[in-house]
Amino acid sequence: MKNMPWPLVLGLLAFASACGHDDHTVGLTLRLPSLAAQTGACDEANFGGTNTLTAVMNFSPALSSCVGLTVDPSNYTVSGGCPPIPTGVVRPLSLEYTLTNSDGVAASLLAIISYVDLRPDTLRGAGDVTVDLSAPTPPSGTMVSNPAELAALPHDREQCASIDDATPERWLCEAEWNYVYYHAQSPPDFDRDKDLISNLDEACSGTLF
Ligand SMILES: [Ca+2]
Repeated sequence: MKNMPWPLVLGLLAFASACGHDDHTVGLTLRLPSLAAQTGACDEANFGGTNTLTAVMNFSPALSSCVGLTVDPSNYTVSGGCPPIPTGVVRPLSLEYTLTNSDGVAASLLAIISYVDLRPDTLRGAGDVTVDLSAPTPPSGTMVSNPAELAALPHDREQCASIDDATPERWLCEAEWNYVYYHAQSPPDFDRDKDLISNLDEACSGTLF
């Protein structure tokens, strides 16, 4: 599964700005993963051609959405812009990849759930903040690409309450819960034809659409 190297992909996506009198601004740099590296055999050409790969990034709680980001299928560089993100707290974030075919049929491929520490003490003296999502594993991040992984996320915030405050484990739990909460009305469907093979795996093998 891990035969393919993780490319180092940088996407300068967003700026964070402080509330109040301090208009200090920091840049956010995000290191993103290869989609192909998430699965075994993958023909990355299937992410291109007549299909369009896009990404949406959300900073919770529903403060900023970076929509319409374009993903270059040859190197997974995400380009686009985000509105300013208020600083001061640890903010959950999610990055969602969608593949759309020439008929406009869209399929959710992968969601990366993580967080960014924008607390004043963390930002003090810092230049740009880098969020490394290139290989998200708990407690830094979670990847979701099939219905079972989605179902395993906390659906009740109380599930996070027993985890110590101000720890990466707590921040990730809150981020996972945020993701579930904000998708409650329209949960992503990671297996559109319900054959127990994820959209991501099917995209890799060219059977998604
Ligand atoms: Ca399927």
